[in-house]
Amino acid sequence: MARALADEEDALAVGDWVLAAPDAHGELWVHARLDPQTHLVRRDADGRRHPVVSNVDTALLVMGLDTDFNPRRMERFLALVQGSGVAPVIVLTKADTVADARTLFCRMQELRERLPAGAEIVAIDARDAEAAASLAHHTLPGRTIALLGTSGAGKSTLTNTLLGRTLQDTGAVRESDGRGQHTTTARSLFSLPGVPA
Ligand SMILES: Nc1nc2c(ncn2[C@@H]2O[C@H](COP(=O)(O)OP(=O)(O)O)[C@@H](O)[C@H]2O)c(=O)[nH]1
Ligand SMILES: [Mg+2]
Repeated sequence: MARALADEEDALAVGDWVLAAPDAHGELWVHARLDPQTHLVRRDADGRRHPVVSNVDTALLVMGLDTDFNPRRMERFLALVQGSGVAPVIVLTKADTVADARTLFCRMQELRERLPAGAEIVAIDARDAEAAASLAHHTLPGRTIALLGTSGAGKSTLTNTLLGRTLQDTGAVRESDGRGQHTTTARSLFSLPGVPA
């Protein structure tokens, strides 16, 4: 079934709900996918569809306040989420690296000018437990959030902070250009502590 869906450019995504049944050896086989309530799809330049994630309530669009900062790129991430029923939240990491409050304010303003009015923007140090507190209104029981952003933005760091333990590898950004090194290229789903699965 996974192959048939992939051929239709409708491959299974992380977060999909499926019906599965065990075979004679007790191995689970997927028989059907439930229609996702929300679904994010990325399109290639040539129009090919790439499913990103299904059934999330909120997308944290993660961008660093270091050399990763790029309002136009954030516009593209927002476009990916728009119309999907997934609520976007812009999460600016590496707030601790910004020299002063004025610089932070200017960056937030620069971003606001490009975004729909009322878009939620949070600036955090993704390594600090305070970051989990700033996002607590999104990590409620029964809710699913996705973290999207370029390599090096701080997704794995924030995931570990939200989880309260180190489950995702993080990678230092290259000094030469501040780019990430694609430490994690797979997608995965975690259950937060204190929230019933
Ligand atoms: N100072 C600081 N460093 C951060 C922050 N968030 C991430 N980093 C660092 O940025 C690098 C890339 O982070 P990582 O979580 O691996 O990025 P990912 O590719 O989006 O998963 C790592 O060295 C992190 O320690 C932050 O808020 N402040
Ligand atoms: Mg990562």
